[in-house]
Amino acid sequence: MRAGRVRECGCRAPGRVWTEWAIARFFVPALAVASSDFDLTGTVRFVIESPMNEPEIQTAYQRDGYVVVPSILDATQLDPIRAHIAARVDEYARDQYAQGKLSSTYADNSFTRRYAALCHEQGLDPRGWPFSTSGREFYELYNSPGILRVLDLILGPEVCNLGSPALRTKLPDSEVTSFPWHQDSQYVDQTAVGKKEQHTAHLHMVTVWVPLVEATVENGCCWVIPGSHRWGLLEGARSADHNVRMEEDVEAKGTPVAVPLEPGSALFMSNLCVHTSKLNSTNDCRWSIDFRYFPTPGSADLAPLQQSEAEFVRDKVLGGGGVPLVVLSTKGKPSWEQWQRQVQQQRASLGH
Ligand SMILES: O=C(O)CCC(=O)C(=O)O
Repeated sequence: MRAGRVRECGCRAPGRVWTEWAIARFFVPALAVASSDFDLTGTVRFVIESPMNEPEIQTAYQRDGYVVVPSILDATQLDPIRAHIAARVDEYARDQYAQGKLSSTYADNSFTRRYAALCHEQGLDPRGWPFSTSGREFYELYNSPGILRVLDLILGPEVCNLGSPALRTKLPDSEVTSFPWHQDSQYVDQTAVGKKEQHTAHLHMVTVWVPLVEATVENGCCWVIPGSHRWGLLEGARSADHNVRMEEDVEAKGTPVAVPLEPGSALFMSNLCVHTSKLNSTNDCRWSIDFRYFPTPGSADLAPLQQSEAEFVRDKVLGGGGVPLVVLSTKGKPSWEQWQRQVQQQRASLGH
């Protein structure tokens, strides 16, 4: 599939790859969802355009443990996420201004500058986005056709999203929004400071990192070490600031590569790919969003160890009041409304 060529494709159904796929039935046994959610019927049609073809994507990912796929999303897919951010920032600014806690709402500032200006005036340096990351726009992003197509290539036909993203504010000169070298499995596996836990060393998960503004070396784009996914899950533990710190000098072991990205492109990384993001030395926020996928527990092609590791990830999400979102399945997948019902049921079962 080459630049300028648009093709139709769909989830992989037996014997029919990248074609229209009729959903016959919606069944997610591993996630224990009510049977009334299972009668969705319909048709999925993917239409995407990318300068990379399928073998190029697969080869690069297998060789390096990551792949950058340009032009995988268009503005119509990212605008709703930007609008969500802008609306929350606007609400916050108006509220704080009304309470006399800000001298201005900074309403005439740009998307990249406004939140940085508010935080600067209030002396705030939040580690994460403090507002919501739920809404149909996030469901749509997890299900965007180009992303699903790449996931099918590198992760297979039965895939779940973890159900919540990391929305990165990456504020100017902020140490707490810089991430030391790590593997994403370390963040999934480790819960307590100083405790070295390994639960997903054999499971293949994929992080999709999507810039909402241009990500540059200056504003703290990601850096990766090509081939580091073959090093296995490395030793490391969370420090007091909750960031994982690894014991090995990974920069001596491999050659770091910066991954500047334009909005519309996406970085796909293995859970074992060693990566970092450094200080943002500009005056603006480096907005980005990253979200993770793993093989659906119960999938026939998982080895026993991978099966139990996939169950660990699912149970962690369920224990936190979320529900992994089935995004690829030969049996069908939930609508936004069905997924929301699953989440409400799960929260109710935990007494939330
Ligand atoms: O976005 C960043 O600054 C860091 C992202 C990261 O390290 C990750 O997604 O694992």
